[in-house]
Amino acid sequence: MSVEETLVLIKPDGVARNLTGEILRRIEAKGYTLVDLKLVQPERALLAEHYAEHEGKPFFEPLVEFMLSGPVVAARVAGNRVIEGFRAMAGVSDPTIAAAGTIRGDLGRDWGEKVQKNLVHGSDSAESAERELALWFA
Ligand code: IDP
Repeated sequence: MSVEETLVLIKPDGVARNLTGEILRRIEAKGYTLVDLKLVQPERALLAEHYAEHEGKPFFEPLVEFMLSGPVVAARVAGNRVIEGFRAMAGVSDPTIAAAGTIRGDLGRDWGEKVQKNLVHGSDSAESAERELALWFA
């Protein structure tokens, strides 16, 4: 067993489309544990830090604006290899090509806009998880 923790965000599109329950249901059904959970309206500075690796890319500003557009659910989720496991559950970034059975594949919409409104975020490595959990659950 390799029990890890990861940061899961339900992005503003997921909250606005009333998919919070469905997404949390999938996480719990998989056997992961919700260690901490909150509904937050993030500030720009937090989002800029969270997405620092994307600064300078064309989608950075639209991404931050999108993430500011409404409340976000932040969850500290624990489980065996949950970092990789949740990313597999989420599916690839682009909802159009995300596989059926994944959160983005089943529930995501192709909005045809500048930013991928893809419902969820999950940390991509142990280092990211530690950094992001410290940011969102200071
Ligand atoms: P991930 O969320 O699947 O890990 P990242 O590459 O970390 O994807 O990108 C962060 C977020 O930025 C994505 O979830 C998506 O919302 C947005 N994004 C990433 N790449 C693009 C792009 O090429 N066009 C528009 N939005 C993008």
